[in-house]
Amino acid sequence: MERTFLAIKPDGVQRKLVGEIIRRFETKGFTLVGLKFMNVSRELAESHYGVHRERPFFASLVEFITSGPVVAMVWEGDGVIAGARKVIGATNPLTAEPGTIRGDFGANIGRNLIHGSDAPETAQSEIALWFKDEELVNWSPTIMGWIHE
Ligand code: D4T
Repeated sequence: MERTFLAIKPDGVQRKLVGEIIRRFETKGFTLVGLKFMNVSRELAESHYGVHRERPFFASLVEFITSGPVVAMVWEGDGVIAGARKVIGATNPLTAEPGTIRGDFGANIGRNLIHGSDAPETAQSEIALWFKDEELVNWSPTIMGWIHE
């Protein structure tokens, strides 16, 4: 079963959207297997956004993600990596479709509420970066037969 890393960024937390955002992944049918509420160190932020190190917005990204607590999560499900990105919507909330998290709640690319891994390789490396193995819970919801054939 596929897993992805999602993080509600400081704007999502400050705007009290934690419940609303988690609800969308739960009702979609994905399974929560890891969850922690935490402050992000500069070191973790720089590793997480390492691919953007040379981009002009790198410093502001690091500044922002370390500016307040985040909700770090691992979700599981068939096709969850691409599926969660669909629930999240396009990177720029102004062009994200209504019905997506960013489309419904965002208005600026620098405040786009949530991060989601964009491919199997990044999902694997981000899960390993943010979570220890023992922080992940292996379980299968009893309603699974009503979500999957
Ligand atoms: P994240 O990584 O936050 O899930 O966003 P995306 O996967 O959708 O988009 P990304 O990696 O290309 O960008 C990472 C992060 O940088 C911010 N950003 C991006 C920005 O402030 N200005 C920009 O021009 C771009 C491209 C938003 C998300």
